[in-house]
Amino acid sequence: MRIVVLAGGIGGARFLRGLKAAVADDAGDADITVIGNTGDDIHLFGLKVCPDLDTVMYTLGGGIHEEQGWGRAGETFAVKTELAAYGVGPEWFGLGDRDFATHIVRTQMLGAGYPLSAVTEALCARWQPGVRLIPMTDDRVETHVVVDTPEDGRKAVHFQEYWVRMHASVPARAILPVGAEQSKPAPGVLEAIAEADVILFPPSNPVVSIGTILAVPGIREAIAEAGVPVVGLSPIVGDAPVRGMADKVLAAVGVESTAAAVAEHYGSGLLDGWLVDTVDAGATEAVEAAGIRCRAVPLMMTDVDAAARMAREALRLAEEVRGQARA
Ligand code: FO1
Repeated sequence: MRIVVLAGGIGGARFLRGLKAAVADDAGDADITVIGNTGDDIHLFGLKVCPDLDTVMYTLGGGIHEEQGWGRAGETFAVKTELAAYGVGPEWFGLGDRDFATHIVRTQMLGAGYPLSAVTEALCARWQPGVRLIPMTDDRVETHVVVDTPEDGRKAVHFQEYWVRMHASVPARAILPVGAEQSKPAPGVLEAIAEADVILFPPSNPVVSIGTILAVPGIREAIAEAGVPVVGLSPIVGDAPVRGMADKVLAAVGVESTAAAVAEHYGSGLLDGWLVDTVDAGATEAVEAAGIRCRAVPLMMTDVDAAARMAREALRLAEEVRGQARA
């Protein structure tokens, strides 16, 4: 079975770990292609940092800092300390020594002319994530957030500054995937979608992760026309994001922070099925009314087994909707 997953950072990576476990137990003949969000990318100290690609690569490759869900396990910060000693910032983005090596290799290969997709493949050769990880595009896309700040009034800041330095503490007025309009899907992205047997939207941030991937011209259309089940899992449980601050960016795009609202935001033109947590069982009626098959199952990824159960439920729902006339 060919499975395509649109993934952002922590939630997407943890779901993928469960999906790998689920298909390894069951079919064994499944292959997983991950289309990774690159809108979170940031250039620091002359290096290109790809947080969401690295979180997937480290999580599935066994190098992730488990509690954080980003960065390397057993990290040290000698380089960061030395940079600060030179007064070279920003200090608010915690890059560790081991993580720096990834960004040095990536930047060196980009400088030699390799596209990001080839660089990602090379980095994954070391980590062996057990999935094919393709960036959504080889072109530069960086999400910026328009915020109102007391000291500077309205301005656009890089997503990482909004997320990490500001802790999403000020209202986001708009989310801008800068460069998305001019970008094109990376090699292999449209092919993977066209050849998929099922497409999954894991519980990643619907705006800045999956939304950004869908903003790359051609990807949304390819998914809508793929003619195979598209099933998503709600990142919102009990009217609040399970982790992160998805509610802040959902508000920026006028979407309520509820499991049903997120499904409707994606729309029945894209989604065939939607999993909500059991606490949101009351939402299934509204989602079904929107033309999307909906099931309530436990969605807390407390460990790999829980994530594997969720993945099995998503694949089961996909089979349920398969063959249903496409809306
Ligand atoms: N998130 C934080 O909250 N604080 C950090 O200092 C931080 C550093 C960092 C370094 C490398 C990296 O790949 C990710 C990092 N993140 C940090 C997480 C990052 O902001 C998020 O993983 C994504 O951008 C959102 O999914």
